[in-house]
Amino acid sequence: MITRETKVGDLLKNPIARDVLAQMVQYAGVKESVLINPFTKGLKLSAIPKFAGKAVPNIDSVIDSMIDLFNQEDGTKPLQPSNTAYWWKEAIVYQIYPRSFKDGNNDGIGDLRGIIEKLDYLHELGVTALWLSPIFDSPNDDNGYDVRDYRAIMTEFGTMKDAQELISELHKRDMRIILDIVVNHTSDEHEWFIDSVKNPSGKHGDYYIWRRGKGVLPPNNWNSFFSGPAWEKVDERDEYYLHLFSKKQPDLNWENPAVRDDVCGIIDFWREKGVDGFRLDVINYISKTSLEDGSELLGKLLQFTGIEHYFYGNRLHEYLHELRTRAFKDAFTVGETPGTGLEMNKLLTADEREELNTVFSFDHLENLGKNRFDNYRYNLNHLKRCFGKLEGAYADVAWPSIFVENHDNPRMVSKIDPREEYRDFIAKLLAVVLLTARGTVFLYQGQELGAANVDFQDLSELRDIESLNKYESLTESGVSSEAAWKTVLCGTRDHARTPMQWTNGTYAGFSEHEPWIRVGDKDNYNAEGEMQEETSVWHAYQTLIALRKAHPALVYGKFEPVEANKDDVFCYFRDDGDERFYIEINLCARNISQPRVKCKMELIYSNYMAQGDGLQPYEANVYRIDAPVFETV
Ligand code: ISL
Ligand code: CA
Repeated sequence: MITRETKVGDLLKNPIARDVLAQMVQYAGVKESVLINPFTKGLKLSAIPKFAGKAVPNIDSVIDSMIDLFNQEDGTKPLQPSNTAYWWKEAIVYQIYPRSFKDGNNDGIGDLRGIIEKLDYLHELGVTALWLSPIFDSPNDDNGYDVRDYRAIMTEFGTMKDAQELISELHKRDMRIILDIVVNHTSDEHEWFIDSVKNPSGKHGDYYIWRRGKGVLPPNNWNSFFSGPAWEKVDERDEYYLHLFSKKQPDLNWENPAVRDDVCGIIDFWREKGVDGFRLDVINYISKTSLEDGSELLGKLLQFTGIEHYFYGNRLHEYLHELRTRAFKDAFTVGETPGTGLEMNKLLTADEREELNTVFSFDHLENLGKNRFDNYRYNLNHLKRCFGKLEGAYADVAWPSIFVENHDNPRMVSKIDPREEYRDFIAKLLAVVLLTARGTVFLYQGQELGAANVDFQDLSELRDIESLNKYESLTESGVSSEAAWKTVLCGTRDHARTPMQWTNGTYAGFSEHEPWIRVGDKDNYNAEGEMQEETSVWHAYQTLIALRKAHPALVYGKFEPVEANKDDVFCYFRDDGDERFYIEINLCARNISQPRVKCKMELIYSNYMAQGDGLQPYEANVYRIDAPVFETV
């Protein structure tokens, strides 16, 4: 049991405390090693405010709520290492944002027939599984992440028959399908919600999180991720409902066993249709047993008030274990879990715990102290540190998910270095990092082409509710429209949501009709052109995917970093006892020298035509090692 009298040294035995302390020192801008120096280890929790007070004002107020969080996991047994082979560990998953991938019927909106048309393209690239962002019936307030009917296909995307054809065409090609299930919330147009509003004492009355307001104020001070308070008043019930995302995305009440039964029913329904796996939207947010006010201090640090009450809720593990045993069974699961730390993730995914197979951790997407809406150049040393942690000891007990792009983030090449002359090199460097990593690889549509951010001109070109709300709330709070636009432009999720560029023709070959969102900027990075050009980003992906598939060492092998503390280089071995590879990457735009590794090596991939003495800007090389013995000099 952790109390205010517990010493930091003992606190570190608790997995959640380890994660939270690590996050706190990072925010405070101090090195993590501060936690293990003898002085800090001897500090009692109650003494922390005295020492951390300057860096983290008001920390005292946070300590009590943290103690409750830590005690959830006090006394958990150490987890067993596991290296069992599963198809999903070897998978090269390709994420499709269906609205923007390919328009099969030329109405300007991507659809299932469009995806079916492109299966041979994906097969040729070498991907082995598709993850489709939600394809269910939805009013599209958040492009399908607001589901109206989990058992029907969105009309614009096609029919159930198309979905079944897609599943069987994938299976014919020995490819798997992963659906995106959004069950933290539904659409406010879902029949459960409509009934919940009308019949508070009926079957669905308690399907959502309803509370009385505090006078004229909402039930608590939590914020929505899409700006404004997380509560909306409904006069009919004279109550507020909780919505962590938009007003049209009410949060389900997982405390109600009938909600969990219904979720299991939905999963069964899709399992029976042959779906192989599920990506679970914000799945770590489902357990909300405390609706107390969020700490103002944490709210400022994390940008959203209230998160500490639900990002790792009391009954999260229980619910996930229930879903696994009742519904998922052997279907693959990847949880989207914003904000959880590595120790929590181990508890969510270790084989023996029977919860999820793997989770997306987001720590690597932004440099420390930065967020998606900050305008800055991403430093790749951070990626190296984060992936180094994931692929090392962490992966011995929990299997990582490896990705750098998805539908919620701007393009990584632009973030690292927007200079056109480096675009190819960086895109290929990322391909090397991903495809030689110890974890399941997730690629996002267009990444295989080296897609870059879009030069949006004004708000009228954006579609995303997050961007539109953010702009409005910034300008309402007094920020000039110019500054608000700059902020939104920098982080808008629409950068990744413009149509896939198939050709350099009209509408990039996506459709013959004007698309629902404008096409990205015209450049030479399109599928048709790149498939013909041997040195293209596309070919780099194809080559590296084939390499990974041919060599299990690149999937399961141990990850052994070389000179991990040296900045600007990322060098490591992958070794499964049968085969050994060496990867050598320059993380910056300067020529640099690399660690000298003394062993016989054969270069099997490089993003440069010719090697020099040191490493050229963003150079990335993969070597096979013949002699099993090596030493670094
Ligand atoms: O908004 C965030 C904080 O900036 C994110 O961490 C957020 O929690 C995360 O992006 C959740 O994303 C998922 O759920 C959303 C949906 O809009 C996204 O597209 C989806 O990936 C709501 O369903
Ligand atoms: Ca269409």
